[in-house]
Amino acid sequence: MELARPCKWCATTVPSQPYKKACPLRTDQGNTVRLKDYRPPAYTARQVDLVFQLEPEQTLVAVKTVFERNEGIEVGTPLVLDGDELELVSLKIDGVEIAQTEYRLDATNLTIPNPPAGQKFEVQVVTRLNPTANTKLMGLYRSGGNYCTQCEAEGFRRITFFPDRPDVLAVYTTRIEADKQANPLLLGNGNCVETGDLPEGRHYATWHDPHPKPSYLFALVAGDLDSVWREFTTASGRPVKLGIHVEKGKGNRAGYAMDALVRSMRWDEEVFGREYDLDVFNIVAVSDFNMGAMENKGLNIFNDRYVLADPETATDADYAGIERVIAHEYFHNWTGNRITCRDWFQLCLKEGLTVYRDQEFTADERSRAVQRIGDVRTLRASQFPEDAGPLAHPVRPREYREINNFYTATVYEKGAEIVRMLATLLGRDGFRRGMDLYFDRHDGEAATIEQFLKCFVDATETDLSQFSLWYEQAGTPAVKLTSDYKKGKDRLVVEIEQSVPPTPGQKNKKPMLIPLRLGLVGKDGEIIASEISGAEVRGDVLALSRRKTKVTFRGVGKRPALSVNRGFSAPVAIEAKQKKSDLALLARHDSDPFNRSQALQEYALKLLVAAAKSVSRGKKPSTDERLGEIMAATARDSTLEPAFRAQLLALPAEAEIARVIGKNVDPDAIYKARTALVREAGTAIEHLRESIQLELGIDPSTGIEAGADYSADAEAAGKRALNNVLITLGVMAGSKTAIAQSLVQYANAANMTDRFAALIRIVHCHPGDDAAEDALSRFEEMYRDDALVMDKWFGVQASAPGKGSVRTIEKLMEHPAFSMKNPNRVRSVLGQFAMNNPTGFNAANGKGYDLMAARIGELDRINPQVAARLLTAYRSWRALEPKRRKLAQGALKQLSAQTELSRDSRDILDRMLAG
Ligand code: B3K
Ligand code: ZN
Repeated sequence: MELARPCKWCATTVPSQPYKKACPLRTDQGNTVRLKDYRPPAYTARQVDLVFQLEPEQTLVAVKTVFERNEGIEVGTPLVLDGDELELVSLKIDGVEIAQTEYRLDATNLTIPNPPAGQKFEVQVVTRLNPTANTKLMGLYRSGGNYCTQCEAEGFRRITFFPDRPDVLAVYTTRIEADKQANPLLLGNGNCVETGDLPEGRHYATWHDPHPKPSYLFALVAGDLDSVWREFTTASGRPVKLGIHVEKGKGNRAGYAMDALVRSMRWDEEVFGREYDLDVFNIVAVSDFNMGAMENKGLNIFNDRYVLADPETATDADYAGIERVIAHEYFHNWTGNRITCRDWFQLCLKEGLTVYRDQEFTADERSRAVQRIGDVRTLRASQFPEDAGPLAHPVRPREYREINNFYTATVYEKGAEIVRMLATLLGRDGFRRGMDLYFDRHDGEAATIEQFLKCFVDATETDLSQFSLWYEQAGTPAVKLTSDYKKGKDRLVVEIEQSVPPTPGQKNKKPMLIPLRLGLVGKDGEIIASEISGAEVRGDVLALSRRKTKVTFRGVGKRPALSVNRGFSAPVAIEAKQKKSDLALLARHDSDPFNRSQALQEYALKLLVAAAKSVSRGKKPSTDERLGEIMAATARDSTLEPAFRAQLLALPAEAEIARVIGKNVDPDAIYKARTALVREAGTAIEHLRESIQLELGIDPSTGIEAGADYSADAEAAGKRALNNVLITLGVMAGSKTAIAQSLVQYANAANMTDRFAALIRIVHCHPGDDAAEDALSRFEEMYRDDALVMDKWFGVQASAPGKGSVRTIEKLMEHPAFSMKNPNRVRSVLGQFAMNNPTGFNAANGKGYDLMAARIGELDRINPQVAARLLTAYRSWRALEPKRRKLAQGALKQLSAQTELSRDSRDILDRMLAG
């Protein structure tokens, strides 16, 4: 039977199965994997011995694996190994070469239909790889001439045939052989047990990792790198050698990363009682990397942007990023490596938990309030839109076609919020008892979310069945509050209603357990209610478990302003319809620093949403002096730490305004409305700029710190942040002195933080004018040989708003330093444009959408993972106004018609266009 219509992918008719599965021209025919289909493996690999003979284009990998048939599995059950783009050289079982008739090889598996009947047997596989040609950067590849690997999620199958799933835990021994001169450094997982020379200028090193691990944590590195070493002694007295290895000549930029590593190791001992467990811990920085970093056991591999820093080339934000990512990967040693995930559906078990741990580390090392404000900003900017669009999925997804597409803000950021809620509900001690039990009970295992939660249930005797819905139900819960103050009765009644919006594949949702921290604020400060009734109070939060809850606060002498979701106690969207006067009061006096900043944001958002809607209708936005007054009062309040003040003065981003508007979004109107409000706010505080700069130790004639050495610490960074926010507001307000200060600051900056802040200002506030052109060419001249700094140069142009954006991107892609093969460069141009340039990407003529779709199509052939990630920039296309919506959809459909798309991009496109 033939299909009545031609396949939309190849235009020919194909056999009876639905065309999506059957079309022979589609390369993306990955099946859907479902959580409900999980079965334990038939055979477990217990011991893996690998020998790598590294050659740039012809690497041989010989792997000997001892397999064990698992209990309850019948003799004769086929052994199915995963493989991806591998050349099989030889295959032996128990030392005997097996004939081609005794195994089956297809595009994804090597199957041995009849393995030996004994409980244990040995499989030896030799494969040949070409690391130089590996542009997907998964498996073994080369970066800057060095060899490195990336195996999570499914990269080990690009090295050898193996049961490449996280619940197969084995002890690995790796021998690496390579040319000695080109690769003096040979690193593997675990401890180095042997090294030596070989004939023909080659040498070897053997690494043994005693901790059983899944294949996704395998790693090796070989190359010529600069190494920085330090000794660390664990709390119990075990000496550990720490090594950071970076591109030749850049060893002096690894100091901050090393310092962050030592602080992370100490913190995990003190706060979670977790010690390091090998004799050596290595970190290698490479310049071609698909994401931030990877937690391979004992051998973390990093994108070099999260390792290299010195004051001349890295900004304060870069330093903070290094600290966070170093801590995150190190913390995985326990949450991820010692206890791993049973299957990829449980990804948040390691990622959400580890993000929570790195957030807590930064909060302890820096400022808790500032950290929380930043983390929630990230959540709202990246996770809330995901939850509201076609790519929404539960924190623990139920199915996937391509697991690499599920390393999302939902799994990471919302996953971390769930752990935080657990800590809030159980209290500090209860949470720690649960974590201790988790480490104790599941060390060396591949665990599930159920097992994780059960530890808290057992440790604290709390019922978490309703709480567990946070892992199952996608969508951001909305919490609506209506309050009624009964004067004379001194009583405040608050009605709270929760609802979870429908999301793809999930129409009807159950009510969640929401920990809501509430405060009552009066003109004279906090108001304490003498009694609270109507909802369960756990610790300092209301535990809302029903769709509707009516809470009564008694003994409330005056009508208070309601401070809702303090500290962002739950990842929900609050609808409280607060009066502007209440928000103004909270912005000045809320004792909860997070909600204080939140109130100012809400206040500004109210104005911005109204203004953007007016602009869309061709009207002038109205003005509001009070915002400027609040901002001025905040800016000059020297009792507040500068970093906090800087956060408060940063008005909501265009994407945040778009998210709140929610439908018929017009990015140009948002841009205009925001620019007008920033100008107004800038004008209101311009008179304070110089006096605040003096308070911060900044010389107002230059805009830079007078005579001080650069320090990367949070306090110094906070001062620079506040100074730069003030100059930007001044420039936006058109102040001649601020503009002059900005230019002087750019020319004389003593560090990259100030220089780059000034460059952004010059390029974004006056794109195309002489000062911008001049600043950009001076910058390029100074840093043309430094890839990480050049990423900034590309990025600042790609994110510059304005009509010429599409042309700018085309020009940047013609630059000799642009390469589709380097993910950082791709992100600095295409990523910045699509994710950080709303008016450019959403240009009314649709050219931004077309350009991105075409370029993603090209990139997909080189690096599908990065291509699929860029595609998510379209995730809110349905919220656009009708004209743009149609144009964006057209661009997506055109890309979708490309027959040779990867499974990664196809998965995102299909989900985005569905429905
Ligand atoms: N676990 C890695 C991410 C792997 C991504 C695979 N596509 C980094 C991290 O979260 O620590
Ligand atoms: Zn992680």
